[in-house]
Amino acid sequence: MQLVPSKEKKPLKIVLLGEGGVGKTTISKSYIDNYFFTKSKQTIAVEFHSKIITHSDKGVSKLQIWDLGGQEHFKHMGVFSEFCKGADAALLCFDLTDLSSLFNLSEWLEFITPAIPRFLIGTKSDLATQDEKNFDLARYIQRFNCVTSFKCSAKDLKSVINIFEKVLLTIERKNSKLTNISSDSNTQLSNKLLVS
Ligand SMILES: Nc1nc2c(ncn2[C@@H]2O[C@H](COP(=O)(O)OP(=O)(O)OP(=O)(O)O)[C@@H](O)[C@H]2O)c(=O)[nH]1
Ligand SMILES: [Mg+2]
Repeated sequence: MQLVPSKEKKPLKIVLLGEGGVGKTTISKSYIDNYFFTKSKQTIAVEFHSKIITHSDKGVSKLQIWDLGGQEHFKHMGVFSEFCKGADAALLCFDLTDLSSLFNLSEWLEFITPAIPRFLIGTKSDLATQDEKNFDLARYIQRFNCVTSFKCSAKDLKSVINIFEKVLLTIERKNSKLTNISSDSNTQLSNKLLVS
């Protein structure tokens, strides 16, 4: 079997938006370090987390996560639209146990342009009642123009990793269409992301 030399691909950027305390920093850190962070401080404006993603064709990408501070006053600093520029995807996060954080997501949409694929993320499923876990998100996926939705708990790392893998797969598919990468390497990447 021929070894393919390592090559660096375009860096990827994912932004996390949503009300304060919904768990944006917790899922970011949990994904980056494979560990559930029980303690997290309020994010002041923005936090950055990064990780090297290795693809099955040995290509690597630097993933940068921009984790925005959800407290009300940060929204009015006038910098969030700038922070979201060039993002490959946006995760619109809300707390499954507090539906006001879902309804308030419409305020966050003004920071992202329509071209950025967005995903609706319900957090803290470990704390949610059965009714909250079953809450139908279909109309919100449509209203916020999201690709899809996920429900997760940072205590269940698999559910968090699954989100980032699916989001990365969507980004890769979009980028490969744009750059006309061969369908062969795209299939390899899809397989890697789906099985890992
Ligand atoms: N039980 C449980 N607690 C969680 C989960 N995710 C986050 N938390 C807790 O919720 C609190 C707030 O989480 P953060 O990640 O700081 O929330 P945030 O959205 O980054 O908040 P801001 O930085 O203010 O925007 C912390 O005490 C976390 O430990 C989860 O899935 N399950
Ligand atoms: Mg935070």
